[in-house]
Order: sequence, then structure tokens, then C-alpha cells
Amino acid sequence: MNTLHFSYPQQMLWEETKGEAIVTTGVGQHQMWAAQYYKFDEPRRWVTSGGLGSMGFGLPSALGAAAAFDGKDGRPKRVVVDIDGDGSFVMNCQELATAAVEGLETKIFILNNQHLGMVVQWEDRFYKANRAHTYLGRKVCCWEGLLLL
Ligand SMILES: Cc1ncc(C[n+]2csc(CCOP(=O)(O)OP(=O)(O)O)c2C)c(N)n1
Ligand SMILES: [Mg+2]
Repeated sequence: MNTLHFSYPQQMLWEETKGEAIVTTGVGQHQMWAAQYYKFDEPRRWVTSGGLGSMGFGLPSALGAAAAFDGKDGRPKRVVVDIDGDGSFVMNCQELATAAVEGLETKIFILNNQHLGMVVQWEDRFYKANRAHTYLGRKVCCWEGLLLL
């Protein structure tokens, strides 16, 4: 199985955008990796919910940034990237409709670890790895002789 370390996409993104993108995030491990590995050289490029911890923040805030930096009517043009978790993204993915209707250009990186990763980390550390609906992957289910994948 090929694996990719969580820090790699953010490093790549930093290189590709020459550090000039506006980056937004959801909440979780992906957010921590983004904070550490997208090297913010300038202020006003990092949009995250910080201590409030609002999952679902990434996409709508990226759309706000895309509207503010759309290159129209004298406004500057900037690349906007939502670096999101799989759990956080689904909390507000209906806003893809807003992006389409309003024609807002946003790139979205979904770091799909198939878990509510940060909560899993706490489960491992403090709750003997007991899982409480933190797995987001596909369930393999045997029911009356049927294998549902
Ligand atoms: C609205 C909301 N619900 C629950 C939480 C608690 N919480 C913090 S991190 C997290 C998991 C995030 O999962 P994901 O977006 O996939 O990020 P990952 O940690 O896997 O990178 C949860 C459930 C929260 N911060 N906000
Ligand atoms: Mg996740």
C-alpha cells in the first residue's frame, strides 16, 4: 500500500503557489499540518477558526476569500485553497453550490484519512483506542449471507 505523509501536500502546495495562496482549513489534524507546513511568509494569508474549532469552516471561508480576491473591479486576484479534512468538508459541502452559482474560484485539497483523525488521536491516547463513530471509511457488512461493500 502506498502511503503519503500528511505534511507532503502542504509542502507541495507551498512550492507550487510560491507561498502566495490564501489558505483556509477545517478543524483537525489536517489543520495542524497546514499550519506547520505551508510556510506563511506574509500576513493575512492564513484563514482558520483557531481556538473556536469550527469544523466546516474551510469551504465557506475560502469562498469569502475568493470573492474578495477575484481580480474584478480593481480587486486583486489571489489563489485560494481550502485544505480540508474529510470530516470537516462534508459538514459544509453544500456550499459547492454557492461556488458554482457565484462562479467563485477555489481549490480544495481534501486530506482523506477516512477518520475524524484528531478525535481518533484522543481516543488512542485517553480512551484505550475505543472508537465512537470516528471511522468514516466504507463499512464491510455481512448481512443474511450478503457481503455489502
Ligand atoms: C462542528 C464540530 N463538531 C465536532 C468537532 C470536534 N472535532 C474536532 S477535530 C474533529 C475531527 C475532524 O476530522 P477531519 O475533518 O476529517 O480532520 P482530520 O483530523 O482527520 O484531519 C472533530 C469531530 C468540532 N471541532 N467542530
Ligand atoms: Mg479526516
